[in-house]
Amino acid sequence: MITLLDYGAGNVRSVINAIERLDEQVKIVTRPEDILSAEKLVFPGVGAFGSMIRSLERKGYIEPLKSYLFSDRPFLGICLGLQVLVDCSEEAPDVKGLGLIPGTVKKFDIDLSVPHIGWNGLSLKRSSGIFNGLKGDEKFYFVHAYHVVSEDEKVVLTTTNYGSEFVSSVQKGKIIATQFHPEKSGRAGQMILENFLAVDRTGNRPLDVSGETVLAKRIIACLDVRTNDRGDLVVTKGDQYDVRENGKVRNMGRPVELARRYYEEGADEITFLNITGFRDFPLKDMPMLEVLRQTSRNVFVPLTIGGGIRNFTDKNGRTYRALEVATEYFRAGADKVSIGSDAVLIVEAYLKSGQATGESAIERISEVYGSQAVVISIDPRRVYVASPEDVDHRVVETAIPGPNGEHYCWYQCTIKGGREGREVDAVTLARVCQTLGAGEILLNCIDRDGTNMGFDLELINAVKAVVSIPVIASSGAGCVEHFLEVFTKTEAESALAAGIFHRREVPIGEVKRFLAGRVEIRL
Ligand code: 1PR
Repeated sequence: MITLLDYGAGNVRSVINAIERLDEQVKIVTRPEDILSAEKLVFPGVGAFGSMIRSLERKGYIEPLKSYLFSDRPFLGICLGLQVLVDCSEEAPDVKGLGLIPGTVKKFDIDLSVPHIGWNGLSLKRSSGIFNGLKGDEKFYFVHAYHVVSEDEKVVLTTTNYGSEFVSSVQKGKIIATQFHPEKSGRAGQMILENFLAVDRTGNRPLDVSGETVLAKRIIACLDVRTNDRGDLVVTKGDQYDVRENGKVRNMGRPVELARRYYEEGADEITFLNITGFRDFPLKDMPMLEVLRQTSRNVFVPLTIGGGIRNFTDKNGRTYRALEVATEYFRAGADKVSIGSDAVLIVEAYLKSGQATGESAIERISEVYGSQAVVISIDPRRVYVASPEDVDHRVVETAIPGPNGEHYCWYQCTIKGGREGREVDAVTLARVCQTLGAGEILLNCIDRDGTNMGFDLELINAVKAVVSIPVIASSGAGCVEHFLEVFTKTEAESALAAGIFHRREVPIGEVKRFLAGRVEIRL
């Protein structure tokens, strides 16, 4: 029996699913005594350090946790569950950590995108049974802006490189904690969980690796989901956002089955977009929650969900907050939420008033769940202009001239799935969303969507130039070479595709085999 410490933030569903899949039962801590009576305790920490500590204090969990840890009983901490073990964190200087390991938590101070999101390797400093069965070249899923600096070298199990070398796992007696997410790290992560469950039995086989590790470029499969004319929830796919063919919504398959297929084919992440979410309020559209619940039972890579995440007042006058919607999605198994239309309206309001309200969906969700949990999905369309002076927007010089030979364009943001153009450009939108707390940009392009012409590199470079958070390049992938192009001609951290995967024209495995040796990827 595993006891799981859930203090109410983030996606614990995936950890429960990953453990149950190993035929182990999970009991959730509901009272402080449950911590003391645990045989093996798992602490998956998500969100922000300060809100985590305050929540543990409110629930009376701090003392039992200390007592459990200081008596050296089996413990697996994940992400914040590692950071909580040291003395304090730069993220919240007013609160204290548990102090089991002397050290601090510091923000990445590097020249690369922060948060550090994606699959990276481990460089082994000590051997441990927790790595039994691994070859050593596996990659694991990280998502964090802060990292542990340990004053005690002896506890450091592995380090990882991202701009600098940081501690990616520790072990002190029976206490093990990882900065990466084993429950989101595919088969390699499952093996770590299995080793933890069997901790009494495993030996101490060393993992034969050391040396620098490299963050992989991610390949993401995207599933645009909506109800078709018969009322079935289907994955669909548009051409420049038009999902109808001969008047009918294109049906590319069932969401849960397709997500599982892409996981098995090697997708590094899966994104669901409820493309009519702007019409149907998500909390009234429970099928998407069910899709997440079912998917997270068998898919152990990060899941993003988007569509309709916004503050909403129903016809009876009841107001729902975007944070409530996000919470439901995280509880159902999502790791990140993606905000589309609402982000445009938030940025418009910000540009008009010149100040943040603290109440927008972006600010509230990132405050509670951390910026890494908030993706901004941008749906821009090119608007050509004869000269940069013609408009007040961020204009890009383009090598693909417009219909009247124009050499400049700006990227107009749209809402409601491209149905309505707004007066804000994609570059400004990305910059402001980062300021408001977003952790990643999903950069679509309506002109390229479904065309198989390749990604819009000019758009990606223009956005990448103004943000320091990771960017997912999306729309237009038609062949393996397009992925190489986007990773060598732009700084995008990941590339997303839909049509070529759905139609089995270019499977994910083929993309990865082509990229192997050319750019860093997870095989
Ligand atoms: O605005 O917060 O309710 O979110 C709605 C979400 O649904 C947005 O993220 C928006 O991008 C998405 N969406 C709305 N309408 C459509 C549509 O297609 N009619 N899909 C739509 C967007 C674009 C990509 C697509 C890539 C790759 N899909 O995600 O998967 O372009 O396609 P390709 O590889 O086939 O070229 P809100």
